[in-house]
Amino acid sequence: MSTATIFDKIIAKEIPAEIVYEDELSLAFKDINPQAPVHLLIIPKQRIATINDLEEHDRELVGHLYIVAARLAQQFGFAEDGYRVVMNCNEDGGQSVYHIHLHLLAGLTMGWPPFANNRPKQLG
Ligand code: DGP
Repeated sequence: MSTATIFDKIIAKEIPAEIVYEDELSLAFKDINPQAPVHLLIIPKQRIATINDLEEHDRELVGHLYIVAARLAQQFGFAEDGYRVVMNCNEDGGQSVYHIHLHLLAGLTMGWPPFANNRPKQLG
C-alpha cells in the first residue's frame, strides 16, 4: 500500500475542499492552486500512487474518472467549448501528490504543445 497523502484527508473530510462531485468510487474538487479559470481534480477514493502502479483490474476505475470528467464538463457548461484532461506521473511529469488524479482544466483557449519551461533530458 502506498503512503497516505493529503487527498486521503480530503476523501475522509478531515480537511476541507470545494467538492463538486462524489460517488462511491471517486471524488472531484477544485484545485487549491488553479492553473485555469476552471481547474478540478478528479480522484479515485482508492489510493493508487502513480500511473505506473495501475493494474488490469483498475481499467474500469480509470475509465470512470474520465466519465466523471466528461459529466462535469457538461455540468459546468464547457463541454462544447473544450477542455483539457491531464494526469501527471512522477517527478518529470510534474506530479506532486502521489495519489492519481485527473486535472480537468477549462475556461481559456489552451495552446499546443503545452510545454513551458521544459528541460530536455537524455532518456536511457
Ligand atoms: P500534481 O502536481 O499533478 O500532483 O497535482 C496536484 C494538485 O493538487 C496541484 O495542482 C495542487 C493540488 N493540491 C495539493 N494539495 C491540495 C489540497 O490540500 N487541496 C486542494 N483542493 N488541492 C490540492
